Amino acid sequence: MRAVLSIGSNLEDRVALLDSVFAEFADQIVASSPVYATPPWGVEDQEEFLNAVLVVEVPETPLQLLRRGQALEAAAQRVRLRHWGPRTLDVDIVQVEGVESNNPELTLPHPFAEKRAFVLVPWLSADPQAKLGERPVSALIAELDPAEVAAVRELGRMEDLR
Ligand code: A4P
Ligand code: MG
Repeated sequence: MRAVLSIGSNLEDRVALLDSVFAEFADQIVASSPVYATPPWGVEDQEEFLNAVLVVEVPETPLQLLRRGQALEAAAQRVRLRHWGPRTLDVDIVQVEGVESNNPELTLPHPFAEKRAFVLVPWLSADPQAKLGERPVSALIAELDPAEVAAVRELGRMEDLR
């Protein structure tokens, strides 16, 4: 199945932590965005994030893919202190092609994706044709606050930041 992953980090060695996800999916990455520096969204009194989006083609089920992402979060010694708060590594499944789910353990598409410049801008860069459900990601970006979109700043490709 084809899935879109949004990865983020705002603690410790952020590039290396994001790179652990690139490494895990190395042979299964169909497309990837550059790494972006993004202002914290939702809970604003925390450090800047690095974010990226990976489009992957994997043999697992959606729940198995969630577990794979959670294993990477655990390897990053992620501690859950605060909802939307600081984290070493977050691996969110933004969308699985053709799958919708209201399960709180795995909600698909990810509930806030359409409101988040830190997800949509990297996603569009990885896949200019990207659609969230029926809607082009480019159209969703056009509906966001332009200042929020502009604040998502491209740092470079992972291979150049390592
Ligand atoms: N879960 C449900 N659906 C999904 C899904 N599609 N993908 C469940 C991944 N997980 C999903 O998440 C809580 C639960 O969501 C998990 O147990 C999983 O079963 P969590 O990662 O443990 O913690 P959380 O912080 O409470 O929620 P979550 O959903 O990770 O937070 P968000 O919504 O991802 O927001 N600002 C910037 N600039 N960049 C960021 O990356 N990230 C957040 C976190 C806030 N602000 C940010 C960023
Ligand atoms: Mg998460």
